[in-house]
Amino acid sequence: MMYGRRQNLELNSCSLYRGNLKSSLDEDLHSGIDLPHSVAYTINGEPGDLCPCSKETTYRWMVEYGKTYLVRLVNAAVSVDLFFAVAQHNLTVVGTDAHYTKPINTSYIMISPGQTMDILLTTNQSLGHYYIAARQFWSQDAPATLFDSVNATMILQYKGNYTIPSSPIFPSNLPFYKDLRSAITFTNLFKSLANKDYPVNVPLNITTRMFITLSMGGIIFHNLTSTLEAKATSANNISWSNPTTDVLLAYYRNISGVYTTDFPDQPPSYFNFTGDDFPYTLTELGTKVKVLNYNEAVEMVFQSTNLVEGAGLHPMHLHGHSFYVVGSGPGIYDNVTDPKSFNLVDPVEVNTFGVPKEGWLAIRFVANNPGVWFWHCHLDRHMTWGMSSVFIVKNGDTTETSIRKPPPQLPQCEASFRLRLENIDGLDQGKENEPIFS
Ligand SMILES: [Cu+2]
Repeated sequence: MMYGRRQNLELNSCSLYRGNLKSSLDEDLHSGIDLPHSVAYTINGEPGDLCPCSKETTYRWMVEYGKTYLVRLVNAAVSVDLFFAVAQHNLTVVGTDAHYTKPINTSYIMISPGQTMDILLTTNQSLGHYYIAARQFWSQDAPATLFDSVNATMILQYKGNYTIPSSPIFPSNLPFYKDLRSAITFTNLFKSLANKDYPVNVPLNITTRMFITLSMGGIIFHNLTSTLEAKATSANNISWSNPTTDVLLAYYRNISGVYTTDFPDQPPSYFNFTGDDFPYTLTELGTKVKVLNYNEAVEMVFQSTNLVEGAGLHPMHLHGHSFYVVGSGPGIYDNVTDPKSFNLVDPVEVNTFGVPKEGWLAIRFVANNPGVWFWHCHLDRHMTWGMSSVFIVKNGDTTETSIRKPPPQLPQCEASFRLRLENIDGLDQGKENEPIFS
């Protein structure tokens, strides 16, 4: 497909917070409550016309009639999935996370934090002004009043002589905040281009299988005089705890006591993950990593649970490796029947992809990038509460397949922040958090 290269558009969707975000974040972590919500989303730095403060400076994109433009979109709104649409214009997604996809023709998209998409847009409508708009897709059950429901807008503006409309047209096809069906319908459309020039190399002989539950929950901290239950999230019921020495240096220099290598391949128990009976609601704090041999063929199946009625979409992100999305579905993963429906022919290759609310996602990759790699839910509030862990990928047999030395200019500084749960001064002395499963 041919498209104009000169006036393409880079769109960066972000979140705007009121006040000092760092101090309110610290405060909320300290008291164990919900983390701050943004007051607006922005497109290329501007919330747009619907926020009075932005009316004069709304981001405008001038286009010529009859061209096809490439729009490169990134969701940098750290803690929210976003719906996105252009009034009266269709979109064609042709790539995601720097991998070509089979073209997806659609009237809207849903993009998770950290995801990137390459989208073609043809300017074939009447000369005029059209809103490009984004609003949050909220997959959890909390009412809409509890999150930032401000719509971010920018204006697509045709060049030429015509009567300027009093207001641009708003996209009628932008799904509403809780439209789970639209989110899932769109997400299920992704497939790799998978042709001779861009082949698919999905691993077929899996050597490591992991089944990982993703849950909301709580964690208890004690000191001599008080007990606090703080909000937490978990993977296999472990809430990741950032160590003060980083895992990469500890691994490289063989420093003990920083992390353990017992991140579990499965949850502590199997239950009706998507039901309403909660066998446990508390998680365990840990710095547990999973060690992979070089070239290990890994399959991870993520199961979104409804613990504490917190079911939601979790955009899972892997550092250091792209992965293939080989399967996804509603409900509880069945390890006998579900693998039969895996797409091993043209699965999309990405580095972030959503685990559906009360559903599962199966991914595969080859661990061929030696080093220490964080993986986590890309909703920052979930990551901050512990829905994350680390892979250590061991060296191969050659220098080329081995981790490089730290650069000589590596700063010798302390960790720049105290993290997450350890931030709760005075309540975590001596690691008094109770192990729930021992
Ligand atoms: Cu999440």
